[in-house]
This record gives sequence, structure tokens and C-alpha cells, in this order.
Amino acid sequence: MVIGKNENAVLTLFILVVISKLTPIIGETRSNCSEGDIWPSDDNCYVYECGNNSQPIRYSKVCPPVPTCLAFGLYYENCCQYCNEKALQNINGDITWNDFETHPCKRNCVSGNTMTCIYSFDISAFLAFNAACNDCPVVKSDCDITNCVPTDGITKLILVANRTIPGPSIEVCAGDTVAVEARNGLISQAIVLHWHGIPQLGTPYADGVPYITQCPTIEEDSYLYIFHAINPGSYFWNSDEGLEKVDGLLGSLIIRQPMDKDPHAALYDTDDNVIFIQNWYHTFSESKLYGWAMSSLSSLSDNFLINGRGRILKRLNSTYEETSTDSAVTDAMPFAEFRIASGSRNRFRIINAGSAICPVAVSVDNHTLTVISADGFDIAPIEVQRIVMNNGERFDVIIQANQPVGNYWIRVKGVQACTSIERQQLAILRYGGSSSDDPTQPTDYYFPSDDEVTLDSTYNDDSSSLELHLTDLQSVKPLEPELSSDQVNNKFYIRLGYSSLFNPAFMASPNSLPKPRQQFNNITFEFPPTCLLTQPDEDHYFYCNEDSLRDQGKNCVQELCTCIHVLRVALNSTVEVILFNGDAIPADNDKTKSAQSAVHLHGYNFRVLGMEKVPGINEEKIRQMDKNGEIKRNFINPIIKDTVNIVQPGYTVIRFNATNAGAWALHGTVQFKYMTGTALLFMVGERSDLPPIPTGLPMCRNFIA
Ligand SMILES: [Cu+2]
Repeated sequence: MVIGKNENAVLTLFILVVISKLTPIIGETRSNCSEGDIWPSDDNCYVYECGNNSQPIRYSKVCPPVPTCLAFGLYYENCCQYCNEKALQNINGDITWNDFETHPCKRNCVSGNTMTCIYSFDISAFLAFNAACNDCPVVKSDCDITNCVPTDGITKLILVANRTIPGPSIEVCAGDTVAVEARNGLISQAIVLHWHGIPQLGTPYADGVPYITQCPTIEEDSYLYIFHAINPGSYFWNSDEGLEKVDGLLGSLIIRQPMDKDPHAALYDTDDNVIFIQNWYHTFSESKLYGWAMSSLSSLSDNFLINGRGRILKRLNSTYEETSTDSAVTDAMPFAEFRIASGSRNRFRIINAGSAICPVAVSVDNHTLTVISADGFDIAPIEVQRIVMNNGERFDVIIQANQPVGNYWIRVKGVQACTSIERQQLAILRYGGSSSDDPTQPTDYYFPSDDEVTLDSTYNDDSSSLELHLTDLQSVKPLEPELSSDQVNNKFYIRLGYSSLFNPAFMASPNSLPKPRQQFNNITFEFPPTCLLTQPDEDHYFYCNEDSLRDQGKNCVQELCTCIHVLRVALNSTVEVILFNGDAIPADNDKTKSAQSAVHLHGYNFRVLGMEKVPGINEEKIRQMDKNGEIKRNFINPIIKDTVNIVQPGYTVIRFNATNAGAWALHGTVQFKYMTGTALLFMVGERSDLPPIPTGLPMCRNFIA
């Protein structure tokens, strides 16, 4: 493997590697080198030797041999692979199946004590409410039997990690290293796991976006995700391959911190409650998607689950599954339950891992929610009765057990397009010493009235004067000086809209009406034919954006533009994105229904500088407003998020400092819209800014590439 001229050169090269940390970087080329001079390349991946006529000769660097090492301990430095023996000594158990509750990494966080936390996800197809459920729900405890996966009592095909819904929860401390081995035991589908809200600083190959950061993991194969749990907060993981997330491949990811580091530590006594909200379909997700595309069926969520449980609270009599199943069963299914001690102050982490259309409104009867954190970043506490949150958003709240001992409903209601079908789910807040009965308050969708102080992160403020918006919240972290300037290095206007052009993939016949397809700037995103980050030598496909398509003379309003939508950004430059949305995008086949749409950014946490409703907004108008200084930007402690609603009609302004090299997706948070084109990539930095590609990764390409 060594390309050396003679033994001496090999020895010199070896010494260079050994002392590479001490060798100053000299530069790629030297104008006046003397024959025999040896120096490393800027990226430390090669060694140059000065040859005849001062012509440098490039050699591959000789790395020291890697000792036998578990994959978890391998790391790269200066273009060589090393084994972190210390990390291996501290490894904590290959914990499989349902032992995650007792995982050694789920612990009280103490400063200076970090761990490497290993998890195995066995991903397989499975059946919800299956034969393992015995007499559930008649015998309530049978619903808790391992392998039962009760959901809402409807038997259906699901995709699971370790046979649970939601999937296993990863709970670690800030500073830990997380290693998840995802084993694909599906019969006919690849998988890719994404860690929603984790910026993957320096670990772009672990971000889990198919054909962007990795090849999808095929059947019977596995992929090892290693990343650092840096910022404490509430996150989740999910499959970003197709619609697998919707069918059950998702779970929470909680990063706690030592209490002495938490600015809100004095406000709460307990921190072990997670309210995990997901959409639930009563058929396999793809039959929902194609039912919407090729007939007049609804794609709205059939139900919500809270921590994997719930009942069907309103039957629409519109689907076979709902009308044919035994309502005596589904009406008796157990709700998720949360137990708190009277007088205690409890941190609840509310995670909306939803993937279908409709934001949700979350409230707890008779209790105030003190919001202390949004998307993993602390805010100045604010008291509300209700939080409206879109897919992908997380809010941590404190619930004080200051009411009479008893049981109270936790309500999760689908709003906007889901109001008329009264989609909702309930869970129970039980005080210690209360009965095991259901709460006595009505379960009606319209109870209690909407006249409550509401944090509405969707900015849909036409109902109440009691609404607060994200722009009313304050981060505990002041805005970074480089983001406080009037000027930014990069400014992008991104319009969320939709195309109703001919689209054979979603049409039953050439005569059918095309279904509206969501886009950014009139471009339908297409995933590359090979893996963009890990197969750089095959990067000969065409990227596009609004400018390049215009230069090619394309009119994407008249013809469907489908390509790899890329916005390039220099490393360490500042970025402002003005997201705007003028069209009410039909939420479903019922054109009268629409819902606010959120976007999620990978690789970064961003500041939300402004959100405002502007009727009749379009590209011309937003640019004119910006020119006239009419876009509202708040520079005083704007909150930090990774998922935000695009006000419709109106705009949302975000800023971030592009310090993380990679190809980072910005995408819609309705899964089938993301997978069918509502996405683009921020390409930050150059290839040389990326960490070395891990060795031994699988390759992928299509036949055409
Ligand atoms: Cu994400």
C-alpha cells in the first residue's frame, strides 16, 4: 500500500505521520523547493516530496496500522483511522429489545461524566394489536404484554424497531456519544434513520437522508450511526426512507443535562415525562397516499396516538377499517397515563412527531403549561393554557400538580383542516392517590372552549386575542453578533407553493385531474441517483435552482421542473432565509380544507427573527417589502428552532451561521410531501471541508447514473 521511492522515504513518511500533530501546515505547493524536501498537504491526507526541477510528487499518506477495534471506537483524525480505546472501556452494553428503560445511559446527568451509549434497533414488519394482546382491552394488563403493540385497537401492518410503538427511546446526557446500529429485517424495503434536531456537527454521514448522506440500508444489512449528543433537549428519531415513519419507525431522543447547568432547574422537581404524539393511519401508509392521489379518498390522519396509545374518539364511518372493527374493543383501549405527585412540579417534554397534515393543539384540563424550551433551546418561561404545534416541533413545559387530587384529560386535537372531522386523542394525568377511573370532564372535541391563552406556533391568529406567537418568546441566549447585522452573506427567498401540472406518478389515468404537488420555488426535489456525500467521484449529475433553471430558459410554472435543488453556501458565512407562502395549499381532496405547513432544517439550529401574516403575498411583494424595510426582524433574543411554520399567507424569517459543512436538507414536515418533492439542499462548504468518508460504506447508484 505504500507508494514510497525507497526505504528511507518510507521511514521519513512514517515519522511525519507520527509527528503530524506537531508539524505546521506548510501549504500544498512550494515554488522553490529543494529536491528531497518533504511536507504534508493542507488537509494532511497526502505527503509531498520535492522532485527534479522543483516538481512536487504526491504520495498517499502512510497511516499507522489500526488495532483490532470495535466499530464504535473507530474515529478519523488527519486522514487516518484510529481506535479510541478509552471510549471502548466505557462502552455500555449492547442492550436490545425492550430493555431501554434500564439502559445504563439513562441516568442522572453529572458534569464531567460522559458515556458512549450503544443501541441496537431491530427493524421489522409487524402487526399492531396482534395475537400477543390476549384479552386486551378487557383485561387491561394484557395490553402491556411484550409484543402486543396495542395502538388504538385496530389490527394493521406496521413497521417497528424492537417491536414497540413508539420505537425505543434513546435517553442520554449532554456530552455522550450515541451509537445506534440499525439492522434492517424488513422483507422488501430499505431503511434510513434520521435524528430530528441533532445538527450532526462534524458527523454528516450520520444524518440519515437517503442518497444525500448515505445509501439506504437494504434488507438484511445494517448501518451504524454515531453522533454526539451536544445540546440538551427533546428530539426524536425516525425513518426518512419513504413513508416508513408514518407506519411506526419513530421514537423519542432525549438529551438531559446536569441540573447545575440547567437555567430552569429551580422550576421543576421531576423530568421523566414525555408526551410523544404521532399520526396514525388505519391502513398501510402507501395505500393512504395512493388513495388520495388516484381516487377521492382522504389523506388526513385517521387518528393520533399518544405514547403509542389511544381510542377512536370519533368514527367517520368512511373507512372500512373503522366500520368493520369491533367498537367494543376500540372504545375500551387504554389511554396513555402520566402519574404525578400532588404538589410536585413536573417537566413534560411534548414531542409532535406527526407526519400527516394538520398541526395539533395540546392542553391539560385545569392546568397551566409553563413553556421553558422550544426544539431543545431554553426560553424565558411563559404561561399558556394551550400550545398549537406543527409536525416536528417540540415544547418542554412545566405542569404543577396544584389542583385537587384527581384525574385530568390531556388533550391533543388536530386543528385547521382536521377541525371539521374532530380528530383528537386523549391521555390521562393522574395524581398520586386518585382513583384509576377515567377523568370525568367531557371528551367532546369542542370542550373546553377555545377561549384560552394559546401559544400558536403556526401563527394562524384569526380566532382569539389571547394568542401568543413564536416571535413573542425570548431565547435565554442572546443573538450571535454575526447574525445581528443588517447584512448577511447569503439571502434566499423560498416560496412554498404547489404545482398542478401533469404528474403521471399520481394520476389514475391521463384524463384524471392532477393532484397538487408541493414545491419550493416551483421546483420538485429529486433525490440523486448515487449517494451525494459518500460517492463524490460519481457526482456528475446536475444540480439546479431557480437561477440555473432560468438561465436554461425553463419556465417551471408551465413545465414541471424536477431536479436536485441545491443552494450553495460558503462555510462560516451567514445565511438568511425568507420563507413565504401565498397560496392556501389544499390539504386534502376537499379543496376547502387547508393547513399551515412547517419546514425542518438539517445540520443547524436557526434563529426565528420574524413571522407575520401578509395577505396576497408573492415573490414580487416580499422582495419589495424587504427593499422598503417592511420585513419585521427581531434582533433581541429571537428563539432558536430547527422546525418552524411558514406563515400562510405571510412570511417567516430565519437566520443561521453556516459553520457545519455538509449537504443539509430543508424539507416540509408532512412526510409524503417531503418524499415527493418538498425539499432542497443547502450545500455548505467544499468537499475538502468534510470529514473523511468512513471506509467500507455500501455504494449505490441507479442504472441511468
Ligand atoms: Cu432533522
